[in-house]
Amino acid sequence: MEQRVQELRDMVEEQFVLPGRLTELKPFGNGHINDTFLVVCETEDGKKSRYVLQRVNNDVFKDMDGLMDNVVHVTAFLRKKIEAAGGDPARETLTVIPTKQERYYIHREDGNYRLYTCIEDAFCMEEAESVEDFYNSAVAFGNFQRLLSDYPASDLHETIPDFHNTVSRFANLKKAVEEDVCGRRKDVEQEIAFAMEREADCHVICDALAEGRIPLRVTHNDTKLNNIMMDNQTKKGICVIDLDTVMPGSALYDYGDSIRFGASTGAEDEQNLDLISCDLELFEAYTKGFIEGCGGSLTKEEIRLMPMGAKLMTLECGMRFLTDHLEGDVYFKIHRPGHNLDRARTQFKLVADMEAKWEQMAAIVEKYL
Ligand code: GN1
Ligand code: MG
Repeated sequence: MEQRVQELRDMVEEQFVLPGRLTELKPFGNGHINDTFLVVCETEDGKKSRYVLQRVNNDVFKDMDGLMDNVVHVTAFLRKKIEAAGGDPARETLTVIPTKQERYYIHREDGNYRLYTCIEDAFCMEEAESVEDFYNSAVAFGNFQRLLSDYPASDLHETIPDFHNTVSRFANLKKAVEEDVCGRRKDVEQEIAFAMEREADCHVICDALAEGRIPLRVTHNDTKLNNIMMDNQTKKGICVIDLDTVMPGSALYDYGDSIRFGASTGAEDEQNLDLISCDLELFEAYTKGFIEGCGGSLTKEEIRLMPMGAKLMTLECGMRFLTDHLEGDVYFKIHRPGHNLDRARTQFKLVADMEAKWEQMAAIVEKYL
């Protein structure tokens, strides 16, 4: 690690024009795909500025030009809207720092590096600390959706094709089960069966999109609670981060992924499944906030399908974790043996709990129809 940090310090100093001297570079955040570092610079008169350096995983994100093109254009679009509304674009959207060669990333053998300014006086949460915090995050993700509602979706690069295509995620799991490259299948038959029994469900959103019953929108596609910065004072969600998966998709993906992560009573990798359930108070708060944030743009059919969005994004994520466990943990970072299996189990437990609470979830959503 020491050596890597030194190499990264040298790279940052060589490639970027930053104010003052680089005084600190250290690991930051805990995404499952990219590596993130905090960079601090200090001028002679003691003024500090902070940046976020990221190594974008090039096994996952193969089209870095397309990815950065999306990020640069989407943030420029958001910046204009934020300015027009009298907001502060430096805090309300990401700002990419170009290199001395005016490029938006640095290509190295171990991955592609890019630098953002750090959003000051803000933090991100791993778990909702209060119902209100979760509601605030919903408004922010809904706002993001609304602000991008007139962005030309066809200009976006599809950075990961079929990212939330639950049907193809199901097919990937089936293939991983058949190939069983690590010989782990025999220990996870119960989890495999859980997913296989739900094959028909996997089609619901894909079919609704394909048949034009719900619209294709510009979506974030990774709306975990920790992908939003909350203001230290007001605790309101101010900036949506992690824009690597912004692509055309369904609003139900964004809504559902937030419920999956944030309305769970336990962590995504909790080993004690008794601690995992879908908290209906959080579910309702998020539903209300997201619909409000979207500012009336969601259609009746989208709202009606919200419980299904929550269930399918959870099932899909569980299938992705289980697939990765069967394939030998090649996609998501793991921090202990069986980590992806633990993650898959929490997701499936949540799905089962949502199914048990289906009527209540539908009744909550109905209030907003
Ligand atoms: C990954 O990078 P991170 O941790 O924000 C993943 C999401 C999953 C999530 C599960 C590009 O997000 O799709 O839902 O882990 N991102 C990618 O926690 O695959
Ligand atoms: Mg993230």
